[in-house]
Amino acid sequence: MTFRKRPVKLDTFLSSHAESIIKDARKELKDPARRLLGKRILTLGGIALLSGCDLSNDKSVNTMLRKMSFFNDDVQALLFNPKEMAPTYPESMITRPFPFNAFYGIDDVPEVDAATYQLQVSGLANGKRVWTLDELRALPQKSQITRHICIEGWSAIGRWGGVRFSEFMKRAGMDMTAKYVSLHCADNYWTSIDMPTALHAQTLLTLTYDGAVLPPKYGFPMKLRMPTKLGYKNPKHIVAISVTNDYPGGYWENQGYNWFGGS
Ligand SMILES: Nc1nc2c(c(=O)[nH]1)N[C@H]1C(S)=C(S)[C@@H](COP(=O)(O)O)O[C@H]1N2
Ligand SMILES: [Mo]
Repeated sequence: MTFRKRPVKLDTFLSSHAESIIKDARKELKDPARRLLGKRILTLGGIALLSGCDLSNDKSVNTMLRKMSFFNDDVQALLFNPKEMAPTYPESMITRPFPFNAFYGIDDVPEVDAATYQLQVSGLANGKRVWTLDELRALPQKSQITRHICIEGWSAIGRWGGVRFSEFMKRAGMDMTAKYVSLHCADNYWTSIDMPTALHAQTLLTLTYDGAVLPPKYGFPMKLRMPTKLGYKNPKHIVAISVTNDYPGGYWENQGYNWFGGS
């Protein structure tokens, strides 16, 4: 094999760090990317080739680890089938009470005022404007019973109702050829999703939980519910939605959680 990119500089930095670099890279390259590529590429030369980084200092090692993580996202996105439906469940299987989770305790749940609430749409959209709750409630509503999976090690089945997100996107004139949709919340949480997931038939802008108005702890006035994604990709208390081609990251994603976050 010939190196087309700059060869790895095996200087003192590298020889003393080789083992830990490979270990970190392997950790970063989670399934399914790891499975697809096998273990063979996880040599310093292979890592350098794959990432285009010369690995000669801490900065380039960090860049490499970031790229590995994005590579992971790319592989997951490639394997995502927009037509495949997440399982749905009978009413008898709903978890009661449904768990609460956030990056803070239940006493700090934000109180969003229904009367003054506005949903801001911005970025690559013709319908750049604010939406009121009544306008959202007037759109066609769907309901589904699905499993919510949290990366912290629990899952629960719940029933959410609301507007199909693709329907809302159409009405808001959002550019569906853009790469990302970013979602900002009243508690300053934020996340972002890929366009195929935004357009997935089970992605709902939910306004209700178990047939009643979404309570504050579950994200009043709305939670974007995606049964194809892990819990942290399902934002509560959304106040702004933006369509963009610039990678928006997210609260947990920027702290190392996998961006694609499929379940
Ligand atoms: N605004 C906001 N949305 C959020 C979070 C948060 O802290 N703030 N936490 C996420 C995580 S990690 C999980 S598991 C679910 C929990 O939703 P639940 O309280 O309805 O169970 O919300 C997600 N959405
Ligand atoms: Mo979570």
